[in-house]
Amino acid sequence: LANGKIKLDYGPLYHGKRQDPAMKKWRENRFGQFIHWGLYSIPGGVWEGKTYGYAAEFLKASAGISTERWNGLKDEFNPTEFNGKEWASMAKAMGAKYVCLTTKHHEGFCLWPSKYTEFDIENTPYQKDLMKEFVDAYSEAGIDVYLYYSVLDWYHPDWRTKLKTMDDVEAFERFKTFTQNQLVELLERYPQVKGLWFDGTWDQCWKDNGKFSYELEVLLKEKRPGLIVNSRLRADDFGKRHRDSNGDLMGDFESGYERRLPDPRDTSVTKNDWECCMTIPENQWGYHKDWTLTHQKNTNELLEMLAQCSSQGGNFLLNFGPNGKGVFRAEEKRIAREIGEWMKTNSAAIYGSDYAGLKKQDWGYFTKNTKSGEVYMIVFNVPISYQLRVELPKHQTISKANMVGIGQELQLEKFDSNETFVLLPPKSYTSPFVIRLELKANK
Ligand code: JFZ
Repeated sequence: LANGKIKLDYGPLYHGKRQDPAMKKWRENRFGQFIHWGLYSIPGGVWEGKTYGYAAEFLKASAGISTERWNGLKDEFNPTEFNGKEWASMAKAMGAKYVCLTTKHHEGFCLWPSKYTEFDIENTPYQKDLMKEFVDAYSEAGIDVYLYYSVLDWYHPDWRTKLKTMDDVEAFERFKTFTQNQLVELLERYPQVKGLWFDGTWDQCWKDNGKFSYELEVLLKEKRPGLIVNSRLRADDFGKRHRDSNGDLMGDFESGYERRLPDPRDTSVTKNDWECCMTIPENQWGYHKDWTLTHQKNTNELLEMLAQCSSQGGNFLLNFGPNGKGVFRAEEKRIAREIGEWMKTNSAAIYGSDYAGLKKQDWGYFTKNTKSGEVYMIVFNVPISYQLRVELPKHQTISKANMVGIGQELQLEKFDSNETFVLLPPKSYTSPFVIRLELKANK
């Protein structure tokens, strides 16, 4: 093509950031709750007395459990303690503006009663459609609902990782139909759903089917105008995933930031919408009985990730893994409560905030509210001198700095054409805080 790019039949549906109301809402939300819940939540990383340190949702593979025995967990799935309203109120108190629930993870078990499989909630002792209770409760609490869906499926007989024979190709055609049917079913059953979060699309079978993933995105968006889809759905004509062969993003936001963040000084990430999904322990998405096996992130660490995401125009999706009964562990409840307490005072610097166009500095992160235009400093590192060195572009100066929450005005000391010290009251700072700046143009 004239712009030096190669022509693709199955590239992105559009280029640049979506600016429709649904996508603007996604962006304003900034903070979401991820929930991994399935049969793997019953054994919680322990099988026949032995603890497996690898991700609990992969226990079937790590412990070499036969498909038959694993599938038997279906007859034990009975989350009698699940209460949609309680879950939603915990998420709301934490400050989550959206939630993403695993409807079907790699094991293939479906949390909703699906017409297209027997391996679902309807055929457990629980029987009831807990997804309906979930979607209704979160929606009523004003939290946007997104659904995670793993294409990769360890249960379905037609799933193939590679298509080597004609039989494989035929089986995979049936699998594609099954996938499409289930996704349409989800949208029809749960009309409040705002988007789909795809996973398990890394195998060759999917890379060979760029046309299908393209058409699937078109179809689902026709069914649900405004639908938001992550970049993990798509492969292009040449099997390139997330980004096409020209380096352009496919899907509505980049979802490759898995348990990692971009370099905080990298401004190129602000060109697309993106989301970082994060676990509290090292690598556990589903419930694991023993969290002492790895480092557990603390609230301040997680808040810093949330702040960094907002400062670079991304969302932060924090994972929770309730157990087989439908109960969140004590550590998760505590962290949710602590984040919520911080958000009560400081969320103005998070919700509706974006990249401020200012240089990343040592004390923390700048954000800018896109509606009010307010500029915030989210401070994580307090110097021993209690002097925050703030550098602005040549044409700007800080005219006022206020501590958000207390409202206290901070002393300023300008010492250079574009650098100012914001002077902090000397005391011990044990959690991050936010400073609202008023800026003026230099004469
Ligand atoms: C996948 C799943 O396998 C995992 O269980 C969890 O659901 C997570 C959210 O997604 O894991 C991945 C997917 C992509 C990468 C790494 C782990 N990646 O791109 O580096």
